[in-house]
Amino acid sequence: MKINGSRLLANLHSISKFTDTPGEGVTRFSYSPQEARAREYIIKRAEAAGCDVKVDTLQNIHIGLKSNRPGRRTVMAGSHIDTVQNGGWLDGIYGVCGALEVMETLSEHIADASSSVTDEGDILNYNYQLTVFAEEEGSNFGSTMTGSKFMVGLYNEPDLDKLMDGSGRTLRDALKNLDNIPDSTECRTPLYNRSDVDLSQVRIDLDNVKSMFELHIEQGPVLAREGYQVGIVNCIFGMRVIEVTMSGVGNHAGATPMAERHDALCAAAEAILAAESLVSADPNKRAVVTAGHIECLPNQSNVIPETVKFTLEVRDNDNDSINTYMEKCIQAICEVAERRQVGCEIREHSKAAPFNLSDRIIDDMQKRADAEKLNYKVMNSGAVHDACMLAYYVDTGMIFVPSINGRSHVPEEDTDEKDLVAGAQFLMDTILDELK
Ligand code: HGY
Ligand code: MN
Ligand code: MN
Repeated sequence: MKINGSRLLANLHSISKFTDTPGEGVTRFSYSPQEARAREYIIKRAEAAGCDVKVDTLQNIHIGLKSNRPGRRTVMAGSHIDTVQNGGWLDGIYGVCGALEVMETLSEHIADASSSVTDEGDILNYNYQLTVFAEEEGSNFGSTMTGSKFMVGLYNEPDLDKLMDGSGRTLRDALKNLDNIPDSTECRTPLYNRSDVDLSQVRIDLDNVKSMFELHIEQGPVLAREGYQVGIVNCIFGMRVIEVTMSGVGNHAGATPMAERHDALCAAAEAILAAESLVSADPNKRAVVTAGHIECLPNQSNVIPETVKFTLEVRDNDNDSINTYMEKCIQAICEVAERRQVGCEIREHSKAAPFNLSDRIIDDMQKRADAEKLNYKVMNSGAVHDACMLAYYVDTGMIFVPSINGRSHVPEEDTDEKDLVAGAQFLMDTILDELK
């Protein structure tokens, strides 16, 4: 069953225009007007294909094939449409458009809602559902995979008020004010009770899910560097994130002798470099550490920084290694604070354990890729994905395509069109096998 590659590419290019930073990458945070436009684009296409569309209170979108029927287990595919600040045009949205292309192709090959036989004679024994997971990047509230964590019950009612952005807006506030999205007439009247944030219909019946697939760009250098067309993911890295606040003594930048300073930014810089050299010493050359977010107060050139807050995240495919390196980093941070006589407060921010994906699905995918003579590599994912949340409960598989120069989460993020189409075709073939 062949997908329509030009339709896939046209959808990707159309949705890439929904950005708050045109010309400087894609910025499309969950619950923003731009994301509302992307959602509406996807929902309109799904409805045109005769699909059933449900939007839950977290704004996860569930799209069902027209021939889905109650009582049959479901094969899910999906990803996210939100991005990081000035991110790329493919992260997340490629998996959503790939799963949408599968949906549209299947719809074309099934006569109507009553039939489960395609015009190519394939009998579909399972339902097919496309899911768009909300707030995967955590760009609003700092926690990745938020929509999927609520769907599987890792997040619950208290988290609606715990998750807060820099302005003090909670996730609950954001969800209750969606109506204020400007020109929201374009946006879907969500198919749920608007009076409050009702989590009751967010949890999915995981027993009813046979398997889940996520198509994604690799976001790293491996496939492009080694010349592979497709990656079959065997393990998704875990991560542990802490938030460090270092409190020094603010003072005049000119009149304060160097020996009398307690500069919070110099302390943070030394602590971050200590973490970098600790994790870079990993003999497996696999663990990674990043201090991606930093706030410096009062952030003025002629004032010695008084307070610095930064995040530190450690990732690896082994949970013990994550914790060992994070504990070593915490020890180093405390040692720097002590020696420089600055205050130091460390808060656990979030974590997700690494997860090995389903051997059954990896084997099936390898057999399929061998049959199609695809040039593929079985590999880890250094990025986390919503698939990881589902993988705890259902057979889950991930397909990667190469990222040019290994770049992602930046405007330069890109993948050759032929690889984008090949990856989506492999998803189509994999899902069709799974539906039989
Ligand atoms: O951070 C990640 O790995 C993902 O892009 N949210
Ligand atoms: Mn992603
Ligand atoms: Mn991402």
